[in-house]
Amino acid sequence: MSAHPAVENAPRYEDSAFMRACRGLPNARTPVWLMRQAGRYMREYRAVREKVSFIELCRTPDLAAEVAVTALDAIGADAAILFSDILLILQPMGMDLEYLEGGPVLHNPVRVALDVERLREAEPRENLAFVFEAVRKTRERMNPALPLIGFCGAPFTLASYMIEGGGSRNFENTKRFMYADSGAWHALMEKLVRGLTVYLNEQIRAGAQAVQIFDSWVGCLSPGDFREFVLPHSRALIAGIEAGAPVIHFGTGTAPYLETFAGAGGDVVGVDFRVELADARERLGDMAVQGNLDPCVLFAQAERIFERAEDILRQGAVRPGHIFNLGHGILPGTPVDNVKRLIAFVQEWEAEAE
Ligand code: 1CP
Repeated sequence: MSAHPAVENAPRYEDSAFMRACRGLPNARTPVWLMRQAGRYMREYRAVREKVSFIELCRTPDLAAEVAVTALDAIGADAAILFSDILLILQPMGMDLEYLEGGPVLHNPVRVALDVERLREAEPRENLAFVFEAVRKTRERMNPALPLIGFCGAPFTLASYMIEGGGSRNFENTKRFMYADSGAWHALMEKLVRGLTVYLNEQIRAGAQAVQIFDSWVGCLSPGDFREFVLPHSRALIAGIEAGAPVIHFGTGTAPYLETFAGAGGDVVGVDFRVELADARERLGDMAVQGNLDPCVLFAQAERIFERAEDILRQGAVRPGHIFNLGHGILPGTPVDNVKRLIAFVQEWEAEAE
């Protein structure tokens, strides 16, 4: 892990390409970072995971900071993301969370109104102090010129894990719950939003320069259900975030109702690869946009990666406010060299065009 000496007049990250893009300001080049840039595709990460479980890693601020900073330095991205997981906030609420080979499992899923009533408030300050400590340690150790992104899961994506008891294909339990008892559904979403608002604000206070809200599975909803069951809650969460730190609102499968999704607020909309970036830019007007290379392109040969990246860069550059990213997280098994090639290509691209 690299040590960065304290520099005069730090912090300099306010002038970084990433922060400028979040604010819709013009940049000499397009900033780039990748969702899940620290993870199983990286040898250094797997070495740490041989010694500690995933939950232990998240609960140990020194190790979480090490993993985040190692990934940042190894691939040379323009921002770091906190190393943690969206599901950790569910533990203090009373959910029995376990990470198994096949993915996360919640052993006591929420199925009836009484389950919602029994859930505790998350109380992040008391129960998730290790996350804020990880933010402080990561900020301390990383390049002072670069921003650190804090994050949380969006209320819908978290509720879907709570109700399904893990990942899901059709989200039938989630939707059944939503339709059968909309009062309990809204109570669950409100309880999540109360915890998440404090959680993000505390990450900002601990040193995160921006925050991303991951609504990874929101695309399973019809536009009408999104408007009725999700939008007011995502909007309340975003409205509760302290002014100053840009908010990236990321969702997958949102192309059919991108304008409505963006209506939740925030500074940047994260889009997946199912929408043309030019189309997203057109539909979102002055709002900044993040995305949107298909993570599977990173399994292709270099020429294909560059061709697809350049296409996205061109579409993004029609106006200020594009952050290059994938359309979803890096997959395990992705060749690290391809990740490094992609980042270098994006960072050099505008220089060539000038
Ligand atoms: O070592 C391991 O096996 C654990 C794998 C792993 C990792 C590296 C999990 C379990 N979570 C994480 C870290 C993580 N998760 C980060 C920080 C790392 C980084 O980005 O550099 C972040 C931002 C997340 C966010 C996250 N967790 C999301 C949203 C992003 C997305 O990909 O949509 C979701 C849906 C989760 C749940 C989760 N946690 C872990 C897994 C494998 C999953 C997804 C499971 C599923 O597909 O249902």
